[in-house]
Amino acid sequence: MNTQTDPPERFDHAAIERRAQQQWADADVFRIDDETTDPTYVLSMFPYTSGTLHMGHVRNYTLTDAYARFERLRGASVLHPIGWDAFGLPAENAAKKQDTNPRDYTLECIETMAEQMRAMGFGYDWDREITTCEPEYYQWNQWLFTQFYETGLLERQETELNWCPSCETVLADEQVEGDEERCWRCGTPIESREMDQWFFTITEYADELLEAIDTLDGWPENVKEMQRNWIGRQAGYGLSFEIPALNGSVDVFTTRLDTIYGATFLALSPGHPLSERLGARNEAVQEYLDYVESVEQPPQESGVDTGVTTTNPATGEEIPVYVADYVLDDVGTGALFGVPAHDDRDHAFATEHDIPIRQVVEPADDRSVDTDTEAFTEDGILINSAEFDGLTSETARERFLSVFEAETETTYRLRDWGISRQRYWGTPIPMIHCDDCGYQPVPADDLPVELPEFINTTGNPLDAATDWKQVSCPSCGSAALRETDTMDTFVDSSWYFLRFISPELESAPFDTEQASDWLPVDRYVGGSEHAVMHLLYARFFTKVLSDLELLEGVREPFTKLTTQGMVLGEDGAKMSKSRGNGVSPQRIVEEYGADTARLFTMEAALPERDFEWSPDGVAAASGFLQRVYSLAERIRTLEDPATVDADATAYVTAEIDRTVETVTESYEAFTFNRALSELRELIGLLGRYLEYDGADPATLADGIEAAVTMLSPVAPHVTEAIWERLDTDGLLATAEWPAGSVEETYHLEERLIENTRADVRDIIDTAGIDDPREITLTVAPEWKHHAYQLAAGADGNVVGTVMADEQLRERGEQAASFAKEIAGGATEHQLHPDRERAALERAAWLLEDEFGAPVEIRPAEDDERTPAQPGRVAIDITE
Ligand code: ANZ
Ligand code: ZN
Repeated sequence: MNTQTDPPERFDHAAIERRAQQQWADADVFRIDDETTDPTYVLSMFPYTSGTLHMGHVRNYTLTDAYARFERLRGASVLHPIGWDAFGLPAENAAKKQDTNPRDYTLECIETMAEQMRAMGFGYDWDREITTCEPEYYQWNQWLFTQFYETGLLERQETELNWCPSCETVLADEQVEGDEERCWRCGTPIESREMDQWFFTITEYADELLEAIDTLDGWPENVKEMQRNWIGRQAGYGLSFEIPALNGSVDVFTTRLDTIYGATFLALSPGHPLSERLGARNEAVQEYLDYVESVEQPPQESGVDTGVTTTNPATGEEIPVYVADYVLDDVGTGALFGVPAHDDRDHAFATEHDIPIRQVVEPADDRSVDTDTEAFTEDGILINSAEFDGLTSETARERFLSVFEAETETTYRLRDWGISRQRYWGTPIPMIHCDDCGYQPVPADDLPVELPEFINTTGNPLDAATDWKQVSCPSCGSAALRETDTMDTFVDSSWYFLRFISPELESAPFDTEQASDWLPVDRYVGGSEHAVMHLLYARFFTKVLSDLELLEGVREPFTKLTTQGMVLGEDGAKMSKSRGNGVSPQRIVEEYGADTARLFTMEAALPERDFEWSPDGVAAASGFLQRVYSLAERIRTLEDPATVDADATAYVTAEIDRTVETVTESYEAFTFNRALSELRELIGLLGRYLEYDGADPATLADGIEAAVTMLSPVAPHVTEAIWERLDTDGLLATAEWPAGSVEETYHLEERLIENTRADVRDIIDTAGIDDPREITLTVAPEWKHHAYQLAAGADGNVVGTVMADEQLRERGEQAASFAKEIAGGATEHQLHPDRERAALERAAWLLEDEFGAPVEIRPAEDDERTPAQPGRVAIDITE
């Protein structure tokens, strides 16, 4: 076949990118109309405005952009918006350092990042861009705050709070990391302080938040498990113990009411209100409390006898009351009854403090246990429990419920969500404090409460904004003060996906009707660091908004969720500035182009997995795009051949269809790397076919058009340029996804051909054949095919089943040994020998091309001795 002899030029990625981006902008490809009904909503977690994009961003946004483009090509209306998570402490700190203000600093970051995003070719509907630090956005945080307040979902609670001395701010529990309890932003060990704060009472939704996790079929299991653990619901019993010395009682939480006869002490957490009272009466207790405060991690068995006692309601015995650090403040009631014989921690504690160990449960089987040396923590049969001996643990729990006046009780690990922050760069909390009227919400007409000019102080800047904070009480008109705290920025991100739906609406945070139709987000992609808090808060908001009737029929915000893995440096560690192992996306774009950066990150691994940056991988991605471009150029300029080889053409056509089918499935399943490896194979095949005498130009044109379309979600620029040069109309970004599918049995043909090629390659390599003269492929005889099918249907006795067949039995030993050979390995789906031959005929050109020798395909004679089997031909190569 004749092709133009000049090798096509290398493409100029910078020029191609500029042109394609302009074409998309001119054609408004990514804009979505408000009138659209239920579009496919594809969303990346919006970026914090840190200043520049890093590779993690590139990966995140390429994932959703590729998916959005794929859906668009398939004919869906797609909403793929972007915005800025623009409030937060780092901007405030950076502004201080650079002697500017957080607003200017942040807007500059946004400009840079937006430009980088455009350069990457991410297709967003920029008309829907939102920025959380603009009053147009944060007024709705304030409005929603007042709505939540009115329904009773906001409370002012005095609590001990996590205080970061370095950031000078209160942190939510979720913002404190690790056993050493460090600030999530700066790593400083936190301290605790008593303060009044605003709390969203998310605990009121704990049950629904937990139970609805089961409906989230499109979420990764590990994220669901993390959410369940975070909520930490536990069913048990509440029980009250009198403490006469204090004229009071202590409520405890237990899951093992059946062990009550074995309770030999009571223990309070150091933060329990009674511990403080006991400390005031008893020096040793106070010393212990001070000690616990002062060390990071007291020993597990540490604790102090308070000198007061209580009574075990079952035995009537007087038992000691301890303060012990292993009892946690925020689990259950912060108090427990200790049963050393049946709980590991109680056992360790009792051993340390010489507290009696009394066994009250024995194994239901004949195991023997010694609770003096180790706790027996399973359910079993009661002993040493008066008239209840012999009951099972389960029955005993039910019985004791009334006998000891306990109550069934459910505890949660989840706490209310404290949102007050003593910082400037956030949404001002829209409350006013009047000495006479208490807290009053800012009336809706006075919203937004805009941030005053930035004041550079070490304390809380809003507190220093004297003019700003002095107002009159909305209720009585006398002098009053604004709340000077701002909101946790997790409030901003708890509903931003709704603002994209009607970003300019001035009468409400979002249009109820439209949002109810457009939500939930169909595909949500972001980092796994947000697996708990952000997702839980967004789910909470969605449920509340639904209960406030601001949403209809939507109680969960995200249908399918992907938490992407990290991009690691070449050294295998997370890319970071401090490590100096980062790769700047900008540099890759300049050197190789946006498509290469996109292709490499998508090919490297499944979205959920971490992968290492690899310069070789980047170069390979770039080389591949170059090959696609060159191939398209050559196909475009082909001249008509003298003859077309029908067999070869049929094979290539089928392979195009098969690739379309597999790539489509892979994009749907978010397994982009699999889609791309299929596309690489197709490009390789088209290249070979092009070189082959008898290639059909029309088939090649179909093939390259399909391949380029399927590659375009990942590498949109170069494919757009190719598209323009091919004999096609319109933009590729708005073209149609190729149609193509194959029969189920075609996959058997494909496997036969792939296996045969691999086997021939193997033989030539191992036998060291330099110049094969002829390759003969022998297809298994019909009777083997027959035997194979019988074997596949046999359960157990393969040889017996095969030899029960009259015709096969006549073959005697030959058939018996074949039956033995295939026992266990035979599968039902096999091609008839005639079909195997036909399939191989269609692929013969490919082998001839690869191995440089003519290929003959023949059926085996009926009684020929050949190793050929169904699915595996016999291969002879002559030198
Ligand atoms: C008596 C008892 C006897 C318990 C027994 C266990 C075993 P798990 O065990 O994880 O399911 N508990 C209650 N409040 C606590 C607190 N504030 N800090 C630490 N532990 C606390 O959790 C339930 C058990 O944890 C409860 O049941 C209680 O000890 C302990 F053989 O009560 B149990
Ligand atoms: Zn007042």
